[in-house]
Amino acid sequence: MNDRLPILYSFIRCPYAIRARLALCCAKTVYELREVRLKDKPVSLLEYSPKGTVPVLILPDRTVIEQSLDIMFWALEKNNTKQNSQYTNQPLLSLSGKDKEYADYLIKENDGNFKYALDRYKYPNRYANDENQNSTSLEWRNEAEKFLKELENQLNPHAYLFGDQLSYADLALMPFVRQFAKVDPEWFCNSPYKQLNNWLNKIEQSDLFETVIRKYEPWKPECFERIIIK
Ligand SMILES: N[C@@H](CCC(=O)N[C@@H](CS)C(=O)NCC(=O)O)C(=O)O
Repeated sequence: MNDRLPILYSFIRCPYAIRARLALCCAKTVYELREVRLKDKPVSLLEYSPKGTVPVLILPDRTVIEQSLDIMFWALEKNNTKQNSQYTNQPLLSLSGKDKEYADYLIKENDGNFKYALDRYKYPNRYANDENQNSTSLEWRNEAEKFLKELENQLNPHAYLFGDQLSYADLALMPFVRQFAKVDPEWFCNSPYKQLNNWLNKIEQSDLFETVIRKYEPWKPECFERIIIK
């Protein structure tokens, strides 16, 4: 029976993979997890998805979903009626109209300008030779703060981005804000972004997040024991 489960190639700390695992967990999708070392990717992952990034979800009919947002939408649309409760106390808020438009804009901004600045804030040496080599890590932090301000405004006065219920936008964005916060936790904690701090802490301390951030050994094709996430 397990042969018919979706398979997720994932990496524990990858924010794209975390957003996919959050959605799969919220949608109560049962799947096989294959934890990947990015420096030693399994051949089967590259066969399914030659672009070589995670997350990648393989459906039982061998359809390959190789973008984190598509994995989220697949999970949440397919299992909308089952969503709950066990982790979030209530179903995910479903967004429409202007809210949906704004959520999609925030996700696009996150995956574009914010991620670009975040990478350079976090790994200044890695990007020393790129076209913006004159900018320092702190300048990139300032750049990234534009997005944080937007999130802070949007959160005010709610617990989550679109009210008092989690939505897919919270799940999609949280792993990236978490990554930003972890570069300099003290700075983030003392920053003016109080609502954002509360939001991040609330999600990070939830059973939902605790479930998706559990550590597993890297998957090996020769190992018969599979990790089934329920
Ligand atoms: N657009 C992709 C981006 C995924 C991505 O860039 N993942 C990184 C890990 S966080 C990766 O796999 N990088 C390949 C590597 O480092 O070799 C998505 O949304 O799934």
